[in-house]
Amino acid sequence: SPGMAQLIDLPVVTDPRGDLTFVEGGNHVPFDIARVYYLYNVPVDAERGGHAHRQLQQVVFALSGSFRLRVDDGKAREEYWLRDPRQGAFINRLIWREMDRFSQGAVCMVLASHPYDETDYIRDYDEFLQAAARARVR
Ligand code: T46
Repeated sequence: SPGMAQLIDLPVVTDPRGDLTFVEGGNHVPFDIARVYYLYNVPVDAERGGHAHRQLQQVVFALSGSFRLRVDDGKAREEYWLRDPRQGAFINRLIWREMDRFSQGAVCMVLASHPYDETDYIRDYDEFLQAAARARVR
């Protein structure tokens, strides 16, 4: 597979004042950005995610520090360690995701294709497997 969470390399502009990275919806990420949220003050033993989305597409970044992202399309699993603020992981709809092993002080920024909508979440793993299987035959 080409990777369940395609890695996106953002531009970086470096000069003696430091590095600058930017992101444009519809250009560097394959959707218009409707929402940005970030996770921080995450205890090192915490686990986040543990669900899939019916429609939502997202790109996940480690703006600072690092964490592990595990993704599952219902057939196979992959894991990524995010640690570079210029590299994001695109997570398509109907991908189960789990995030853990946050380093001390890690900041995870997420760009999302839609506003928050609890009805878009699939929080039951068996229900996710059924939805992913249905999507494969369509
Ligand atoms: C995802 C992973 C990577 C809101 O009210 N608005 C929001 O935009 C978000 C993201 C969450 N919330 C509320 C909903 C819950 O009551 O914040 C609470 C915690 O959310 P959740 O348990 O979904 O957090 P994570 O870190 O497990 O999951 C989040 C995103 O929800 C999810 O889409 O892919 O980050």
